[in-house]
Amino acid sequence: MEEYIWEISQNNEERVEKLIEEASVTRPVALVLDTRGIGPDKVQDFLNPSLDNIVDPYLLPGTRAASERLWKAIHEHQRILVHGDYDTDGITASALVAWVLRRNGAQVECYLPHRIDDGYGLTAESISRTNPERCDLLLTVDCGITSYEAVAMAQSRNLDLIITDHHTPGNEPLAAVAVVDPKLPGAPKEIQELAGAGVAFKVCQAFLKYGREMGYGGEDTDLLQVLDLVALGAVADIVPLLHENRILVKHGLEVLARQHRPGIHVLCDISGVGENVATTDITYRLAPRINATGRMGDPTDSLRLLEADNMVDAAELARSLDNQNRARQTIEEEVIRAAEEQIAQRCDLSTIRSLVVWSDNWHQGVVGIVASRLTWRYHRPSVVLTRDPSGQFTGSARSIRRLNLVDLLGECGETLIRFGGHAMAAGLSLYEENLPKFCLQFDEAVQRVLGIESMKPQLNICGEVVFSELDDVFFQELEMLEPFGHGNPEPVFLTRQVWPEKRLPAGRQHTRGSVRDASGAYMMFIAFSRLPADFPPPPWDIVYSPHINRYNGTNTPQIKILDVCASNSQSAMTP
Ligand SMILES: [Mn+2]
Repeated sequence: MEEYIWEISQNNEERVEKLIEEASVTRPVALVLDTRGIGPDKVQDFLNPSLDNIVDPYLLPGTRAASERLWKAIHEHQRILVHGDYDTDGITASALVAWVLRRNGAQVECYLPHRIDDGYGLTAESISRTNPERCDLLLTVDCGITSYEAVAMAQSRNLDLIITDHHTPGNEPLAAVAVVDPKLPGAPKEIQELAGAGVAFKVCQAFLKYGREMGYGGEDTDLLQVLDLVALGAVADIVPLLHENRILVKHGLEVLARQHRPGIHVLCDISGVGENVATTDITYRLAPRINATGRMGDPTDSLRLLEADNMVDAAELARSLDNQNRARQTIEEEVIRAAEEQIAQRCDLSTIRSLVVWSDNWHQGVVGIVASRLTWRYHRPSVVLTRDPSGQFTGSARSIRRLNLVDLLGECGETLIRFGGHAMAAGLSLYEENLPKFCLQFDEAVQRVLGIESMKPQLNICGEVVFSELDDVFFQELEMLEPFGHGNPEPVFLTRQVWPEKRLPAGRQHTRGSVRDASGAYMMFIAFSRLPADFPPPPWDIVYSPHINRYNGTNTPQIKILDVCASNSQSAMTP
């Protein structure tokens, strides 16, 4: 059984009272809202995310200049090359801008880099491969914001560039016709965390607005139709589902559920996604298949699937994605097995606080997922490396909460050839002879920040409630807190002193039943990966997330027990 750290949100009673009175929500939902930092004046907008509230696209710096240049390309019959990336966000962003531009008369081709041949994002090599006959303007989506070399190369070839990206910019300005990145100074807070597809959406929104203002056109392009692509990109890229992301994803899921794109229709079929699409369907079913092509090498089929205009082509492409996804899974399982063998042989988990594993021949397309899985399984930062064609070791690192990888890798700078990325996910390269030294330095860097007690998973609890507070009104409000995902996880509550009334095995590994607390109310429960015999002697303190169990046409309120301990026991204390 996993041992969890219970982290109970330090809610301010006064703020919670204010939410209950002024926003008239139930106390459990007030606890959730306060935990998310939402005050009474913001509650209505949060519970009813409206497209009327998305920000003016011109407020995102660079979008006007980009729009002007794009319309010029249309008027002068110039060819536009959209340069995306090989993951779901980069692919959906490419499909999105290509669709909007073509609908307005542009000649557009898309280019997606090959993970193994080209490497990540916009590179000088990919610019040097563009055919000047076939490209007058290059528009990046989801990449390019730190591609100084590539931008210089484009300049030397007199190729106009529009960079649109959502990654963290460097310090020097980029020499492009327009640069759009919400992480550059000046973008409103609501859109700073957009994914690449979200930025592409804002650029298209500006492009259509500019076209209408100038009388160029754009009136008959319905941007709502591309919200499915925005939702796919945002959820796959794990951006926080707050602010404008929340609005776009909420409505994007509805567009996705309508399956108006043949490719989405067959992809949903082949991956078992029904008529209600949740963020978890993107995370576990749709995005892995769209990502599979890029992981195995060439992402083109995924883009062709999103752009397919008939069911026959779409069905064939969806099968290709599904097959590549299966191949990816097989490779991933082999690498995981080998990595775990290395860990068993070489790592003393009671003393080290990080994992570094490597091999000469692991597939580059899966090292990132393997690092994620190791981090998840062992609750410590993990680095997975494989030998690249130049003979160096290159790979991915994944982190756990509060540990910024870019800082950690910075402390190991002398053993690395290069590194970069985000706080939770990064890439790195080093020479073979530096491997032992890097392992030591990296672990020392982690040790300075994290105690061994942090090597446990954490449950973030919104507050303590009694069952009588989880009434019908609460469950209605709970639904309005969706979509859940990064930045807005499913609410988790704590209830103390509950007594089991029923406890039955569910399948081979789980338990279902009912519990009652001091308020006299009872709740049906399900506890995954916990057998009836695994529960401590009652009464219990339980940590759980409530939801509506929809089964055979009946909707029953239920709680999903995430952790349980005997009331008043030591482990019930927050550290
Ligand atoms: Mn992205």
